[in-house]
Amino acid sequence: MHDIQSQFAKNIIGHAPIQLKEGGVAFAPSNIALCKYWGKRDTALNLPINSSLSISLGSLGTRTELRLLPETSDSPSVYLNGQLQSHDSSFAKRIASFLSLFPQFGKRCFEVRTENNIPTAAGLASSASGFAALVMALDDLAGWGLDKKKLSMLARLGSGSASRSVYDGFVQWHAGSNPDGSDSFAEALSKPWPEFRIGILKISDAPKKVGSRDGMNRTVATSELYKSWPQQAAADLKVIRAAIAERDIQTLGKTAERNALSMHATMLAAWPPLIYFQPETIEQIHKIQRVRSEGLEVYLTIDAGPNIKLLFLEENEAAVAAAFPGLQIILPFG
Ligand code: 2P0
Repeated sequence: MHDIQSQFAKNIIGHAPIQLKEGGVAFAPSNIALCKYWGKRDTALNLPINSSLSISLGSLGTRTELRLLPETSDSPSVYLNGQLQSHDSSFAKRIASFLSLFPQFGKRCFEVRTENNIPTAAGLASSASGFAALVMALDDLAGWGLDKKKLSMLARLGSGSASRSVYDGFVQWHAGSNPDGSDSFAEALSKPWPEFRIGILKISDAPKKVGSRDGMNRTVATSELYKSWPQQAAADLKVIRAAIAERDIQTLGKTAERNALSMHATMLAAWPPLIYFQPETIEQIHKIQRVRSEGLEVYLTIDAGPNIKLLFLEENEAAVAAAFPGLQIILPFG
């Protein structure tokens, strides 16, 4: 697996010159999928079964600074929000494993300083912005000057959703069909939609029992309902793309909500069943349906966890904030 990924990275970088600097730095936004990525066709190259579409969260995300230290070492020194992480922590191990895909730096020791400004309590501190920022900081340090398409393909090796976090705004990750992964990359879509809002409805920040990676692999392997997912996701993606182009919140909201709940349906039909909802998640879903039936234009999406993200427009911001006290409102376009 490591060799396959390393070879892929080498092909992407190609003959880009190395103009090594002392350090590199980059920021990448977190993102929320409106049409979800769920299921892999290749685990080594991290290739998805279906294309997905997301919205990046503007100034909320990860800033990563890299330095090459004079000494040699097998493992990097990794700081998360100022705290040195143990080499044995899963966080440091994932970064070490990713950096080891690039043998051109030899045994030089990396210092990695990564800061998340996403409140971890909101359940949003995902690997997406983390791997996107890491790849972009590496590109800065090495002076490769790779374009965004190539950066998204490298970020994909770290985490699928990271491929979308190298861009702002609405982003599509094309699943591609080539076994070598050469046509699986993300690209930015359309113009900004400044009135678009996301609300984070925090239910719980307890660590989940089954992570996304294991959850999607289990769903693909055991869920009968998963068979219909690729077709549904492809249809939803088309509708969502058109709704964004037409600034049609109703179509976008309905389709994104149904897409998220369909993904959860495939998980519920897995064995053992994957139930990411907490009792309060269900309570809030009912509440969203109720306020919507009373005329408030608000929709939801949920990832592989209990927290809910609300989708709405600026014109309803005050009403949504009043209906959901404590809601964290995000302006993806600043
Ligand atoms: C998404 N999720 O599209 C979907 C919806 C969770 C639910 O992408 O194995 O951390 O690293 O490729 O990207 C989370 O999965 O998984 C995810 P890997 P990743 O946002």
